[in-house]
Amino acid sequence: MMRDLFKKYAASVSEPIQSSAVIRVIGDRSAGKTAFMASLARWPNADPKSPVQTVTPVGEAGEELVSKAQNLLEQGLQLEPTPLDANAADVKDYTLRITLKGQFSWKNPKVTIGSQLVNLNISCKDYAGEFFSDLLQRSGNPMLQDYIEDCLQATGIMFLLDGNSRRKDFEYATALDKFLTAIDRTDINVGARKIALVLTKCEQSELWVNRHKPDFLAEACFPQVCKKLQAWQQDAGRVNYFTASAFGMLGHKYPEPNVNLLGRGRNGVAAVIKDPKCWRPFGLVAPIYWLCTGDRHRELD
Ligand SMILES: Nc1nc2c(ncn2[C@@H]2O[C@H](COP(=O)(O)OP(=O)(O)O)[C@@H](O)[C@H]2O)c(=O)[nH]1
Ligand SMILES: [Mg+2]
Repeated sequence: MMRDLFKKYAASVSEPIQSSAVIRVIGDRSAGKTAFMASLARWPNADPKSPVQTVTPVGEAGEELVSKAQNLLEQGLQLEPTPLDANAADVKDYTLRITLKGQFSWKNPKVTIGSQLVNLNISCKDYAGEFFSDLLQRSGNPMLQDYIEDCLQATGIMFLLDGNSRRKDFEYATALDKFLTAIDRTDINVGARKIALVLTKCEQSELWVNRHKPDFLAEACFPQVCKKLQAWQQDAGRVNYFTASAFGMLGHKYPEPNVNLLGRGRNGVAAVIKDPKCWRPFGLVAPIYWLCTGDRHRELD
């Protein structure tokens, strides 16, 4: 009996805790969806103090993301837009495994883990942004129905908004409203669904200064969107707010955005990485942790 107990114990310390989520990334064209995923897969210049130990791509699509990051982002180039012609079933399903160091993991007091690792397994589809704008114009499009149905397979939705596109608040709120209505109409899992609203490109100075206050920032930039989400949260699911940047900051004492701006307008900013050697994104894992576990992670935030 002792031996069995020991075996059980040994198994529980050596095998990482697994926590999985199927996530769909939604958001306007150029919200930063692909850059978010590619930067997460590449995980450049990891901070040794970060609770994240490694990010590992799983399978062919995951590897492809890493090469996108290396061949485009890391060369100071832009990613190509996701083609619109693909069917929902053909959209690349990227799978990544994020391993968190034991001592930081799992804020849930019910689980005591000591030095045990935690794996967050995510599979994530990155749709063409046109799907989202099409919700506004062409709700009869049969491909949109596929898209909605596919989003219903997900346990969590990551809704990315370029923090610099606040002038599109009203349009986003309208599209989101249609999206939520479509989801709720067909949803059997009412109450279980989670939406992480992520403000992207938060290395931009007016966002950066408030990056630790994602709720405040979301409300300030996108009041209409937040109103829709709050109403939805009342009876259909849960919403949390996050800030992130796929490109991050440069320097420590007087940090500046690690970006060369290519343009800034109503749709937000277009940019490339300024100094790829010092490329360190921030905020990418926090929303995924929440979507996987339902808890917020202080160190990741
Ligand atoms: N400043 C900045 N620009 C970004 C960031 N992430 C993406 N971009 C830029 O935003 C534009 C759209 O990014 P992309 O990932 O292709 O957007 P998608 O259409 O949502 O997949 C490109 O110019 C990117 O280089 C970021 O974190 N900061
Ligand atoms: Mg894209």
